[in-house]
Amino acid sequence: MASSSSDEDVYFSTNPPPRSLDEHVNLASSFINTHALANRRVVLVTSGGTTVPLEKQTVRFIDNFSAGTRGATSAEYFLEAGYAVVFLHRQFSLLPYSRHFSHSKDCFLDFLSEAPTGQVEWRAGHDAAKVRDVLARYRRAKDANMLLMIPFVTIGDYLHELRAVSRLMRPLGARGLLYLAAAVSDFFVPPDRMAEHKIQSTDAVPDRGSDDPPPPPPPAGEEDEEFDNFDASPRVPRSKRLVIDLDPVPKFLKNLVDGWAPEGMIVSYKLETDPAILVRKARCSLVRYQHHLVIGNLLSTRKWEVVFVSPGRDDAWLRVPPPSSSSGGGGGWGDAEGRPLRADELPRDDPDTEIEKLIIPAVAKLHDAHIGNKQFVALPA
Ligand code: PAZ
Repeated sequence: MASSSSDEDVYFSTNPPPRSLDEHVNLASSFINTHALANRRVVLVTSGGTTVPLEKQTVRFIDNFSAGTRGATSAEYFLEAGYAVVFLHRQFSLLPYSRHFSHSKDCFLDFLSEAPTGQVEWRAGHDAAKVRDVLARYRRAKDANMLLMIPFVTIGDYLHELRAVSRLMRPLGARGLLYLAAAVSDFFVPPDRMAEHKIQSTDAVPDRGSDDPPPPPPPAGEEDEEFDNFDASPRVPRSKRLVIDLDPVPKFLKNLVDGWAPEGMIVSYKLETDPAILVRKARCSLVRYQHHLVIGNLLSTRKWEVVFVSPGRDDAWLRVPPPSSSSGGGGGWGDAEGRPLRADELPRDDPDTEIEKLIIPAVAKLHDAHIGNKQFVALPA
């Protein structure tokens, strides 16, 4: 269900904004207004996963798989296409340009060595051309003030930032583009049910002010006779479990379409794992939220195929060749423990195999049409 404006008021008044919201709004406002005055297109790219804190003083949280590859790669291609980019991303996820030198591949330290003089210098044999190319593109974007990076961490931060930044995009009219690639949690713990302190795994905490030692644990097998009715296992007593009860995150896409950024073009992603339901779910999302484009992708193939689902058009698949262990897809890559990566985890740093190279021009073309339609509607009779 889409959320009514009163659901919106309730959510945003009961879930605290991130500390840096005002600072981010000031930065985004000046960035967007500058580009609006220059008649430039501006895209808001959302990227990476949102966390779901379990405690107010957060020790533990629920997270998801997203590394921010889609968002960071897309941002680069939008910059190449002339867009100014607000990059709303999960803190410490991949960033445009620096993603080419991440901790798992091409660590920047591998490019450097120390000369006998003590000076740090370029290490012979390393791919200077790649560094020069990425650096030149990064500098072009930064020097022309075309890239603004705004971080978030939690689902609450994300929603506050998304609402604030998309509202700032109104002066852009149809030239604003919202490209929502972040992997946003569907469930959360509302503040009134969230523990203040670290959730304890045992209740053996002495009373405040008491020096008495904690009571001894009950004998094995007598800890607690109660069990959850959805789990018949008699081996794990309730007192040792953490049962997490999550509320659904309100769906704000309709609020975004109708109220926050009504003139802009809105593109959302839909992620599934079951190929049998992907296109149907993407179309449902389009019908429900009445926006302009849903890009469907499957977890296991998202780096080499996506489907565009949009109103009045046939579904269109975009594909690049999938990686193979012998191709440039990255044979020999492993995770931090040296286990080989699955195909969908392989870094794809060859522009010819990055699917975003196809996605962004296709989105930009639909954006041309969106701008054209709005101009047509705006003409006096
Ligand atoms: O960050 P990443 O490149 O590993 O993954 C990208 C993605 C799958 C999160 C993105 O393409 C996507 O589908 N985002 C929307 C997820 C959703 O349905 O909420």
